[in-house]
Amino acid sequence: MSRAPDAHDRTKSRGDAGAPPADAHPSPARPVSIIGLGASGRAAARLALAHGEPVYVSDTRTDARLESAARELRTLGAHIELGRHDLDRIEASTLVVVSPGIPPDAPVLRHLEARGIEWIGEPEFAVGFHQGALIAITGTNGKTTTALLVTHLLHAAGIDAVLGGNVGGGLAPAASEALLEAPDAPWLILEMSSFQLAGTRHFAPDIGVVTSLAPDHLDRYPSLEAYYADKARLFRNARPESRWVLNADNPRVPALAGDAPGTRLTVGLDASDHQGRIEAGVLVLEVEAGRPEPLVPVDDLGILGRHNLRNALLAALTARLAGASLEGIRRGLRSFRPLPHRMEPVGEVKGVLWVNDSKATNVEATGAALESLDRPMVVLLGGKDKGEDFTPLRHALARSTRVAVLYGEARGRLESALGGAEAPPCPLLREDRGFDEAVDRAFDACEPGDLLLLSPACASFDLFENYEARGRRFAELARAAGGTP
Ligand code: UMA
Repeated sequence: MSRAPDAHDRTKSRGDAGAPPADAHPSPARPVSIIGLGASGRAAARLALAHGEPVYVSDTRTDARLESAARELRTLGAHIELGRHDLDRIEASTLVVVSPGIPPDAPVLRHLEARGIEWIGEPEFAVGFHQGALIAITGTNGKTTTALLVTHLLHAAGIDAVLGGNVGGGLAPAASEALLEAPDAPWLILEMSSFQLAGTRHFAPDIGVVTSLAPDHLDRYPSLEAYYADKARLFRNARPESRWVLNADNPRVPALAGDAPGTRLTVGLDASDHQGRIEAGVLVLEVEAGRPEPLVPVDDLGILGRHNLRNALLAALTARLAGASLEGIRRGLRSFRPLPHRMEPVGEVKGVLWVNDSKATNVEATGAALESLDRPMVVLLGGKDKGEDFTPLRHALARSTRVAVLYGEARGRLESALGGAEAPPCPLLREDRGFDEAVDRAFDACEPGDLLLLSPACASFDLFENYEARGRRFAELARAAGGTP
């Protein structure tokens, strides 16, 4: 019978001093059971093994990608089972860790509940190994940019911090991986999706940030309230010393905090009484009432759009609360740049944000990009055909793609892989002319608020010398369309 998670109290609130009690580690004979062998499961397995804990990982899939992950973990001493979850074995373990990617209605979770087996999510498992302070960032939109910005600002201010969690897409590791990479970092920054918050029990950030709230993931939640309820778990273990950094331009955000203990600091572009605001075109913080601290002019920022102004203010306020100097924050705000050709915003045209992810030259990279964006989008797919199987894109395209425009040498195979026998995951537009024409048709299919994403899942060599040239052409077209950088 696995122990209740609170016996695994590495996740006790940050205010508790001292090392976890002796029984916080499962006894050698009784392993940690990890459910799911995706990014989270793999990371949690490596973290548990690094701490000498025996590990049993199971995943219902049996495909080749999982096989290679399984082989690697077996060499590290893990027991991996693909194709099923051995519930007796899970029940005999001392701790059950579930991947956030496992939906709440998955049979395995129903079986665990039926047997009275309690479990925790992978981020909470990871936090149990962290002795420093914790910043948790959630929200429907903007959580990735804000998490990347907080990390960048703390580093610019000379503060040691490590980023992990939902970010994905190769931009940051899972929480457990972050703990492996930087076990002694004084600050752990976690981007937490609603799926990751769902698996928390004792999760208690020192600073919690909510960037926005809007309907999302209704393919996974029975209702909007259920989705928001998972987001609200951020405040579940609030304490008087907790700090909450909230986007007040979205009224659902302060409402989510309810009457949770702690200090609330708000950010907004539409009023002058927020602790993070814009005054005469300058970003301003006011952590101590009556002592405003100007940062930098809006024009000094390297990121695009009003939503990113809020993200910059949320990040600056958070970094300030974590002890960053004003000069360090100013330096970081001026130097923050998205990675070139890696989910790089290159212009906003009529409310459509053009995002250059030309570096995504294979299916997995594009899948990661599509999974990590949570706004409606029109996607450009195509280029040199490397013979990859495009069908794995179906799942990612179904999430929030309005239209997929197919161009270049691979357009025919993309059309049959995504269209073919089954209904396509989204409307497909095949463009038989060139890249510029494909971009024009994609932009025409966009609606205000959409993303226009170049994440082609193919190499660029049919039409360009390399993916950088493809990305640069896309950015040029954004500017030609009137894109404001
Ligand atoms: N599985 C089982 N049994 C089941 C159901 C599923 O074994 O009954 C297996 C699946 O076969 C799969 C694994 O469980 O192999 C789940 O893997 P996954 O990649 O779907 O999920 P995670 O490894 O938990 O990845 C998650 C996030 N994915 C989701 O929440 C869907 C990743 O964010 C994140 O980077 C990763 O944790 C590390 O923190 C991606 C994402 O889409 C980018 N996030 C969503 C979003 O941002 O909108 C929430």
